[in-house]
Amino acid sequence: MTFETDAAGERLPNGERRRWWKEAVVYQVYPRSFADSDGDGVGDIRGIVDRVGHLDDLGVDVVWLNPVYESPQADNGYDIADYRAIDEQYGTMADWEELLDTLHDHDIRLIMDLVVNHTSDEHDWFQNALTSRDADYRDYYVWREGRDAAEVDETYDVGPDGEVPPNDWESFFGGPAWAYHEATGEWYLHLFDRKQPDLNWENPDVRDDVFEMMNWWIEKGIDGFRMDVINLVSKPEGLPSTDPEAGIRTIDRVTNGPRVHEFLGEMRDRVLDRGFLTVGEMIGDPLPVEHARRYVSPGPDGDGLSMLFHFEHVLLDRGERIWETADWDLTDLKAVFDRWQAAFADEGWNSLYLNNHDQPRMVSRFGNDGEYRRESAKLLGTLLHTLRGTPYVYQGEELGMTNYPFESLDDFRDVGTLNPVRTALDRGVVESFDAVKEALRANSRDNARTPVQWSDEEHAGFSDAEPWISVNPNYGEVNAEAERADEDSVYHYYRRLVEFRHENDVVVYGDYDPLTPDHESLWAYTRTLGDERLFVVLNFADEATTYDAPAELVGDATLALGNYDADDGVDETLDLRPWEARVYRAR
Ligand code: TEU
Repeated sequence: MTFETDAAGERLPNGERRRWWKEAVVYQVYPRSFADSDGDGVGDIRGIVDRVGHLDDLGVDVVWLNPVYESPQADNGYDIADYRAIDEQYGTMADWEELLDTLHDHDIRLIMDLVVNHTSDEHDWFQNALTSRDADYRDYYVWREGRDAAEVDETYDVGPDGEVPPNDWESFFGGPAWAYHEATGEWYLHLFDRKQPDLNWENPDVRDDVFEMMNWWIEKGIDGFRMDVINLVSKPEGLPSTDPEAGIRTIDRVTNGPRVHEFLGEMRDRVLDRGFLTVGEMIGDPLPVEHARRYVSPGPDGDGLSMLFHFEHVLLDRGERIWETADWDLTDLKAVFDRWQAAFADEGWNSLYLNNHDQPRMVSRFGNDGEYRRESAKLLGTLLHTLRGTPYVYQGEELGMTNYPFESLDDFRDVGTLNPVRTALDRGVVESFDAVKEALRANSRDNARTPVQWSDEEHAGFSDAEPWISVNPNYGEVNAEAERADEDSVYHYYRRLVEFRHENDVVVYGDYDPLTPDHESLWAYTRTLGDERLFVVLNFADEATTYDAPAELVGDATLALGNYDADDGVDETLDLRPWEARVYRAR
């Protein structure tokens, strides 16, 4: 199979450049939870090979594979001990090569997860760095002396020699972002778990090694990268503490650092400039648009990534801590999407996602996972596939999978859930598990990580053995086999959405214009390309809602897609049923 590169894609009527990755639908596979072929309760690469037919039938164009590299699995593979080896639990390099070939045989491309803000503490580089302050690889990581506890305002558990961490940064998984290493008497930075020390990108040898490793994977024939927290790689000079009075938190200090565009430019020149799909995960709350534009601009000052993931829509319902939630409504959600649709209207490109391995299930979060599970899953799918950008479907989303009914702390596996909650319980910041149960049920990353529900057999057909994390008890009703057998299912609707994109340039390239930014339950918009126009209307409510549509849109419109049986004719007053989604071809 050959994939054309597209250094200079054709221009569409609105000036947009044709690119294969704009036309694509990406499917995300979290290997640990996808399918277990060898009966150890953990998903693996052969399990994915066995299920490529499912992806082919769905019609997706690209697989993003979450990390399968050798790893102690402190953060399910985001703690890498060897970038060039496959973890035993997932299989062998030969299995991985077979996966790549099988996907390519089905015209599906493969992008790999690139995790280079940090390594595992079990990586050889870090092991060497621990041997002495002068070790060859010491400077691959970020080491500092501690501060004198007596001179610091914040409260810490005072460490050895009366020291506290070098600055007040907090880990994204709770607690200080620094760990003390007794043998060498310094602290190392870890913005995530203490088993994930941050790499020091200021050191040119680190960049050489990272770029060489990327080229090594490219030589193997992959089609791009998803880049984990890539806007953290440049740390601010002097590593200044936060400034609560000025509203500057750790996340503001560590994102989009002074050399980030220089580093990504170097990556573009030395590794990437070949028509790949590259998507950078950019954390931030919010992510400044001027940085976002540079990350994805193909122009001379741009870093040239295809697209990025921002977090703004998935932070709406979040409090500061994992056990806190926040109120949001549909106008907030629309405002976020409208802002990002506008940000890349002329240059750059959006990714579109409502789920991933770090997020609770969209239907439980933005839809109704009870009475209207099916309708709301389809409505959210319609949104995802008809905004302007490249849609990312996370495993199980196409089946309408829901959040898990967690009952106790023992049900969780995620370090990003357990670390902060255990610390808070120890310190009495949180009274009891029960006091935070509802919020953890809503927020935990483990909601996304329960096994894919393939059938109504034991363990949902995921494995012959007890899985590493429990199967959602609703697998009898929600599973791939049942979905495939029912023409009216979420799965078949997703297939139609993917096909609709492939057959209509206006879905991919059309301009986006919102019609109802202030409406509490309706989201209506148009997509326009030359003389083609789509008109989309979505009812985000358990109740019927009436919409007086602009006359010029509904005049001769025909219904192209919808999640209910078509009703009679099109009239200016649209009566939308609960969670109804309609896509019209307007003229
Ligand atoms: O995620 C970055 C990240 O910031 C999230 O883990 C965030 O803390 C979480 O979504 C809060 O809701 C990436 C990976 O996607 C994640 O799985 C890794 O744990 C993390 O980086 C560290 O590599």
